Amino acid sequence: MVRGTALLNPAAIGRRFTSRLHDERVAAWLGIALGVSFTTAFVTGLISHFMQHPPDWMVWPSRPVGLYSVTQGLHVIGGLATIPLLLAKLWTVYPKLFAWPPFRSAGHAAERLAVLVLVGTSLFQLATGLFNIAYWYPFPFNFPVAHYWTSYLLVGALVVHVANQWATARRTVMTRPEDGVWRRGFLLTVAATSGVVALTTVGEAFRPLAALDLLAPRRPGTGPQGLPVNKTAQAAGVTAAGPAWRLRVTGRVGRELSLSLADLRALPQHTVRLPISCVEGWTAWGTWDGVRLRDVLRAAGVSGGARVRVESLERGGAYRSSWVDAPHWHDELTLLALGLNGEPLAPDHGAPCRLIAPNRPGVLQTKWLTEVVVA
Ligand SMILES: Nc1nc2c(c(=O)[nH]1)N[C@H]1C(S)=C(S)[C@@H](COP(=O)(O)O)O[C@H]1N2
Ligand SMILES: [Mo]
Repeated sequence: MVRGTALLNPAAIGRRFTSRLHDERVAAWLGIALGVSFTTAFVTGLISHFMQHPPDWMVWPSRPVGLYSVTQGLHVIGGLATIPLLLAKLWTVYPKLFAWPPFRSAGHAAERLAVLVLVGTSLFQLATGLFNIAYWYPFPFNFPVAHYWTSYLLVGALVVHVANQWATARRTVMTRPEDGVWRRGFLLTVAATSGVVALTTVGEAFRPLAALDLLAPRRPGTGPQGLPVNKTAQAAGVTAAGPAWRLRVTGRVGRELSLSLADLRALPQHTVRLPISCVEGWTAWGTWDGVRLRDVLRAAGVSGGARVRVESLERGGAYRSSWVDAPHWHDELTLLALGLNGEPLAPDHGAPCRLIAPNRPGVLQTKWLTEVVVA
């Protein structure tokens, strides 16, 4: 009978369409978490961008060896773990997003515009990032370019939004509510969901947790010679290089070289343990053997701070060549690799010769080398 009465009460009917979780405290805590995760994604994203496209004055160190696997792992796995946070935040605040009238003053209009841009760009960044690591490109634009430029829009809107909300959020999280149980339960559920996403993907970058790597699209340890392959030799249009294969060393050299596989094998051989860290977030470690790039460059009379470009047999494709700056080619770990995990390189890993260098995005670990050009 009590329930029946309540059902006829207009105020109670109104309440059925609301939840006590659409409240400022939940929004504030989720906002803080999102602020931290988007800032982390922005910084690690800039690192990845500028490692791949350094301005002239910028030189990246070649150590620590696995630094890029950490920054890019944070970027991708942190981004995935942000998805539940963003969905929860949007659900929490959606009654406000559709509040009427749309604005009450010029200042309020500017505030809401920032929120609109923030919501749009956040959804865009997380969706395109997710599609990219799933190798699904349903959009008509270039992913890295759009993802890069949108990040500035997002951060701009985030700064405005934080400035607008700072005082409210601070007041909200500093006071103790009387009925905190619901909120705490909701926030813990959201945090646990993020945690599960992170735990089931982090194994693709962090080997000790590889067994938990259930959600990530790539698993280190699978593929020829124990390493995953995105671009096969066939897809790159590279056919097995025959006995006529040569590695040429050209450009601003003391003397040009044209080295056969036997010539390379006759040089001092070294074995290094280095990771391939793809921009997509996965990292796979291998034991590589081959010749130090610096030994070959010294034999060609190159020294000092020269910049070097390595070129692939692959005809087209964005990753057919890459720059190797002085700290990288001087590093004793940087090899012209001929072997992987105790065998000659498999065709899909860049046979007969590929670059492998420390602290470098996977896209710059060029496969199927044919030429080293000194700039
Ligand atoms: N020539 C050439 N080298 C290349 C690529 C490529 O497409 N062409 N892909 C790069 C990328 S994106 C990564 S992550 C590493 C490892 O890629 P794989 O998984 O295709 O071997 O090789 C790099 N070297
Ligand atoms: Mo990659």
